[in-house]
Amino acid sequence: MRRTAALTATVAMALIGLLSSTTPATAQAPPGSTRNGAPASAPVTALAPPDVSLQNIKAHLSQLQSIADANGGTRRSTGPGYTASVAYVEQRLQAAGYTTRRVTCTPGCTSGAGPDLIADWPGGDESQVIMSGAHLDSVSAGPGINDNGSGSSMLLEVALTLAAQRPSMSKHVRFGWWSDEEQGLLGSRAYVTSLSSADRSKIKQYLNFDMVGSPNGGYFINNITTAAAADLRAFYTNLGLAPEENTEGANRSDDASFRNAGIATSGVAAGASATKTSAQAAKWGGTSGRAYDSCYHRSCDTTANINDTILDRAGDALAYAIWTQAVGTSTGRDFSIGAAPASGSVQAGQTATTTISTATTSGTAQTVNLTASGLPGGATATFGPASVTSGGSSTLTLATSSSTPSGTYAITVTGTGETATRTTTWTLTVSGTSGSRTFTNDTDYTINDLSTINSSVTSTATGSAVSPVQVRVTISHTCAEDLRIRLRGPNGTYYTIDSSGGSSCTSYGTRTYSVPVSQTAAGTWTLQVTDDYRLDTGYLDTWSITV
Ligand code: DTR
Ligand code: ZN
Ligand code: ZN
Repeated sequence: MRRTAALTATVAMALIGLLSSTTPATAQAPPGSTRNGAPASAPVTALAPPDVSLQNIKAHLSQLQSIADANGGTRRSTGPGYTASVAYVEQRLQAAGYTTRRVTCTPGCTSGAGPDLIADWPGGDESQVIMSGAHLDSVSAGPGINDNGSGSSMLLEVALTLAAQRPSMSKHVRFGWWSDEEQGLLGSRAYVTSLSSADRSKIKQYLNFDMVGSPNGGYFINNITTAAAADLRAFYTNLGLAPEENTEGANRSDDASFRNAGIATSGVAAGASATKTSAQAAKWGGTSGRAYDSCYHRSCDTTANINDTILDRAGDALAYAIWTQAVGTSTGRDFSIGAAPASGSVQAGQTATTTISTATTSGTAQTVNLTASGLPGGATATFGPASVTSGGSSTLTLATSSSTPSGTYAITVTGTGETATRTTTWTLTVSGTSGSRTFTNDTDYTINDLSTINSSVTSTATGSAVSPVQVRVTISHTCAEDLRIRLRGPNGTYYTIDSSGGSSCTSYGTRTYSVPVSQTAAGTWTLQVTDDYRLDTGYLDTWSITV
């Protein structure tokens, strides 16, 4: 909820008082100016971190709920509900001027888990990275709105608020949305492992947000007595909320992956299945003797399972920490660059387009010259126009020829400005002529209780399978939750594309899956469907795969 004007002023003044009394000298204003470099006569409210809109956070939560609803009621890391969640967050960030990248969830992740999503706000000292993160996956049992749509949506809105404000940055700010947390903090571990030790040591702090809207929640902070927690703690203390150590969640979320790599960590949580004490109910409200979140890991973890006030405060707490630590001394002029859409597909011989947009992120606008590299063979790129003033956009047209090989290409678009060079990636999948890489098996297979059926196709497509392969399955069955579906590739690898389990039944219908693979396209691809539970039966109607 947006605070009232009177309350905003009160909080801003209280925080300014807090800044001058408790933060290190380096964070204080030099004499005669405010921290962001404006003249001292500027209104003091320029110091205050912005209010992060609860309404906008809840709009993101509704989107995640809709995504789960459209994908079997879950956003599990290995399913289409997760990939769609990544696409939603990614699209919003790119539109706001973030540099985003997807980091493959390997090694050590669950087979078929989708990528982590990383977003960098251009600017600030890149040798000092202030990072925050939230896991974007849910358990298979439900849509995961408090766990962890709450942290994911709050993080997204803080990022969008930073982009909207475009303050001068002293340190570099990065955000991460993690895959496969629910299977053991696997996505964040894969990201930390993927960094060189030089890049890892640039991350000065990581703040985690997991379950920040628990309906009967409290105010918990990870490693509350450490320096990494100081700003979050100050924010809640200033509101009179007496936050406590997050003992319930210790080592159970993605901050552990960073701490294990020697990075200072903290974060905020409102609690999971543990019980609220009477002392906590007395100081925070809510009901003692009841779980912080009685829908933890259940199908009832929906948009109804959120405490607005607690969620709102978590967003404002992170904004306070980021503004205190990373907003300040100007680093001069800078710009960002992005591609929308960030990915596309084209048949060999045809053309594809995307819009390259730029934004001034610091100081005044500058001239940016655009070039593209990493093009597929036989393809040419043209920009219209080839040069823009930051804030402007250009259409990138890629013309392929009939000789362009099939495959997925990461095309790097480089913007060479006057004070900086920034890049973005456009991922383009080139396929052969229509239909030649799609194979279908239309034969019906009866699915009996507690048994398995296999349906195969023989692919004659050449080269590597274009990852992720697209699988479309039509099954007549009254309880999709009975079914476990696996895909077997020509080299014998199995990919679990749908898991059984759940507390209620939905009919299966037609579902599509994007399955990351790494093998050749030619050979036998087999769909294996296992009915793990009694009562409901049905049949596999048809399935197809595009490799
Ligand atoms: N990472 C959480 C696990 C968790 C369990 N208890 C707490 C308390 C506060 C935050 C998180 C947690 C999960 O995703 O299930
Ligand atoms: Zn969680
Ligand atoms: Zn969980």
